[in-house]
Amino acid sequence: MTVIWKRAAALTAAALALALGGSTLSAQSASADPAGVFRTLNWENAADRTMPGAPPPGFIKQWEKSHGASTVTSPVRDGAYAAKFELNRMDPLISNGTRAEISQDNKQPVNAERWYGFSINLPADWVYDPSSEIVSQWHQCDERNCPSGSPPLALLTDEGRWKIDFRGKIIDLGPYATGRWTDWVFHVKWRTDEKGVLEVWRDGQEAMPRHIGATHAGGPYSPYFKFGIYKWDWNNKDKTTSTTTQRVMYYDSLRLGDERATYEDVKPGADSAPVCAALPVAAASASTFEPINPPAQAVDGNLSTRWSGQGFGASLFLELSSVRRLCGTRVAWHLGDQRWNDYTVYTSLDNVTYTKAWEGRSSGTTTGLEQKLFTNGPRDAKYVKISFWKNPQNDWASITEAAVLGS
Ligand SMILES: [Ca+2]
Ligand SMILES: [Ca+2]
Repeated sequence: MTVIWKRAAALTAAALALALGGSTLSAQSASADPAGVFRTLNWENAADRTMPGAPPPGFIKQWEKSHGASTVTSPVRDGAYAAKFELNRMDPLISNGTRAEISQDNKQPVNAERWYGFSINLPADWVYDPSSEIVSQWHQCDERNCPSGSPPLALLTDEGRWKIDFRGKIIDLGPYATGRWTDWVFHVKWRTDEKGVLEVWRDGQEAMPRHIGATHAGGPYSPYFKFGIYKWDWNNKDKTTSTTTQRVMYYDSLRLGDERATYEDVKPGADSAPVCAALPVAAASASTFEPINPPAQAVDGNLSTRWSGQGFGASLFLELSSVRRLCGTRVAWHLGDQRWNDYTVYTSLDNVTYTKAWEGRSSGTTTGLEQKLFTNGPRDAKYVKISFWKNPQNDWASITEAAVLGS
C-alpha cells in the first residue's frame, strides 16, 4: 500500500446562524501571535474565510470541486470556524492526484527550522478503509535539483491507525479516535546532515522518539507543508482497493512557527480560552416597559421573568461597567417557541452613537437563549441596544433573558 502511494506522490508535479449550544466560544484570536509564529490559520479572521472559491491568503488551492474545501461553524477546535475537507472517489485529479489540499508555496528556505501546530477532527463516520490517506504532508520542492520520490514526511490514517511516514519508514502511532479533535505539533529542522531534528506530539504527549539526523534528501529548498486529504489509492478509479467512496474531515488551529517559536506558541487551541463569553451586565434599561415587566427582569437569570415593551422599535439597553471587546449577544424571547421576532443589535461606546452589529429574526422554535455573533466580527463597546421590530402575533417586545458576549 505504501509503495503504491509513493509512486503516485512521485508524480505530484506541483503538487450561523451559529446556533452554538456551547456556553462559550472564542470569536477571534484574542492576542497577537508570538514573534516566532509567522502564520496562524484558524479561520477566525474573515480574510481567511475564502474557501471554496480561493485558498486562504498566502496558500495554494489544490481542490477541484467546490465541496473540496469550505469553512464550517461546527465542529471547531478554536473560535467559531474551522475548515472542512471533502473528497469523493470520483473527484477529478488535481496535481496528478485525488486530493483536496491547501498547500504552502513550494519555495521554503533551505535549512529551515519549523514548528507546525494543527488539529484534525476525523468525524464519527470516518469508517475503516483498507486504503490509507495522507492528512498532512511535507513535500520536497518541485524545482530542478530537487530529489524526486515520495514526501519525506507525512501523517496518514491507515487501517484504523495514525501513522507517520518519515523518509519511507512507517511509524505506527496507534488507533485513531473519531468524533473528536486530535492535536498535533511537529517540530522539524529541515537538514540533510546530522543537524536535522524531527519531534512529534499528539494531544500534548510525545508521539514518537525524537529523531536526530537528516530530515530530507536535499534540494535548494526545504520541504513545504500541505494539509487536507490526499488519497492516492483513488487516482486509478477502477482499480482502487478502497471500500469507501467519500472522506470528510475537519482541520483547525494551524500555526506555523520558525526557529524562534516554541511548543507553547503553536500548540492547537492556544487561544481557545473563552474570549467570547457572557459578560456581567452592570445595568439594564429600556425605551419603554410595562410596570410588571421591567428591564431588569431581562438580566435576572430567570427565563420565567421578562422585560416587555410595546411598539415598533421598543428597545432594551444593556450597559457594561467598562468598554469591552464584544462579539455577540444571546437573546431568549417570551413565547419564543411559538413566534419569531425581528430585531436589531446595536453597540455604542458612549450611549449616544449606536451602530448596527447584527440584524435578523429569531428562530421561533425555542424559548431558550439564541446566540448571534456580530456580523462583522468583534468590536469595542460599553453599551448594547436590542431593538424590536415585529413578531407575527402582536406589537410587544418580550425578552425573558439577554446576554452580552465578549472578552
Ligand atoms: Ca477556528
Ligand atoms: Ca428573566
